[in-house]
Amino acid sequence: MGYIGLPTATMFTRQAIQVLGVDIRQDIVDTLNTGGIHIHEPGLAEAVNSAVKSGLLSAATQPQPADAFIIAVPTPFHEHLTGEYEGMTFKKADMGAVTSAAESIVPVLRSGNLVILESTSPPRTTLDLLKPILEKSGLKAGQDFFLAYSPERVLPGQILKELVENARVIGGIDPRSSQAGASLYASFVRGQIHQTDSTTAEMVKLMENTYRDVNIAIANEFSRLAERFGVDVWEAIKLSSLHPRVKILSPGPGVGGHCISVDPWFFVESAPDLSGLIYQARQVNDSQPAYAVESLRRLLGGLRGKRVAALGLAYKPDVDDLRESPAADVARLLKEEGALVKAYEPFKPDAKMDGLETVASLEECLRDAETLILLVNHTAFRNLTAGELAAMTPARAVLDTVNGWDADALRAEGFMVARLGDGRRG
Ligand code: SAJ
Repeated sequence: MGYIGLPTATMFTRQAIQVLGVDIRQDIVDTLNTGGIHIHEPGLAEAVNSAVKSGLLSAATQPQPADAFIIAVPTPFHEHLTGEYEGMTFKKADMGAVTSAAESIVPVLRSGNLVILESTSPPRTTLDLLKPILEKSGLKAGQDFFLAYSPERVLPGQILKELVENARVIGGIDPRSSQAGASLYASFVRGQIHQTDSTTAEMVKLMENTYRDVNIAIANEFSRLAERFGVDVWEAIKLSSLHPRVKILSPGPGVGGHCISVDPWFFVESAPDLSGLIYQARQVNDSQPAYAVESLRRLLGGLRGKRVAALGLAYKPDVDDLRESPAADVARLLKEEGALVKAYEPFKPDAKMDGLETVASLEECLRDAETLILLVNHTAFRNLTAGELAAMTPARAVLDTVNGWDADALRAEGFMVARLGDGRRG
């Protein structure tokens, strides 16, 4: 009953389909059964409340017999497991939640049922992990029950809309399983539903996010090359992207979130001998926070004792999600290097983060700073003019890691300005 399972459950209830929402946490089950929710997503509170009131949604800690089972559980990195291959050290996925969810279905699985996995997983998980567990029931996948994988690609903040409107890929272990899955989702999905096999569907999800990660990595590497050659990467990207077949993404302080920075590892752990490029892209993006810190060190001639205002802690612009955030990594690294960091996140002014001093307002963040580092390209930050900034702070040095501000306007106000990827002033 997390960010995917709970919204999906409410979608079925809108079609008058009875849903039992299963979660291992009793407190979540209790909250849901009183019509409340435990996560934040626009529109979800109302959707859950009316689903529970209508009697179509209830929650429990164990599954019961049903026509269809959807598994939407986390597949995070394993805390202790890492792999090694020819000098590459990589993280491994913790598939424990998928395993135990599947095991909990075994006693209630009946002939004619459909089981769908939605959790992002290494290629072949449906065939090699899920199928053998479910077959402990004595039933045979493809013969006695249907089994499929369907990746979820909704954007947090727009989940209820995207669940309905996005195209969906459904991959069965055989064509009848794909068809059964497609029929189930057709109850509420208005986007196109594409049928394929289960491993293709697993790869589709991983390929989308890996493609984006590798493309951000090349943008980050270009930012380093541009600095070496005395070029402004932002201008070079703009000019390169005039080519009809080139669209370069934006460099920045790194890649965060739970998807783009995680999913490429599923390929690496599954086939490290074939994933050198993907691995290397992860290395570039993961080292970008340290690169931003070095840029600030160069600008200031040292970091120890410098009073730094860190602007933004979210993992990307205009969201309030602070988990896996490169901006927070930069702020922490600066502190480790002896800088006196105050961080401010406009989408979560009351944010508390381990080992970081966070403040509740922009004014407080800027008031006694010597240096500003712009870490997230929030609209609210971008809209600040050089004059407004100059009036709010005694600081006269800026490192802009996201190309959010007009450097010339800041210079005209007396700021010493560096932009990540701009080698013209280095
Ligand atoms: N970023 C850059 N430069 C860019 C674009 C992004 O540095 O040009 C950074 C962001 O600041 C952020 C990270 O990359 O730290 C990821 O942000 P994002 O907007 O690329 O992606 P997510 O993680 O919010 O959502 C992605 C989406 N996938 C794709 O765009 C292929 C979304 O559609 C998926 O549903 C989601 O992953 C997911 O759940 O897999």
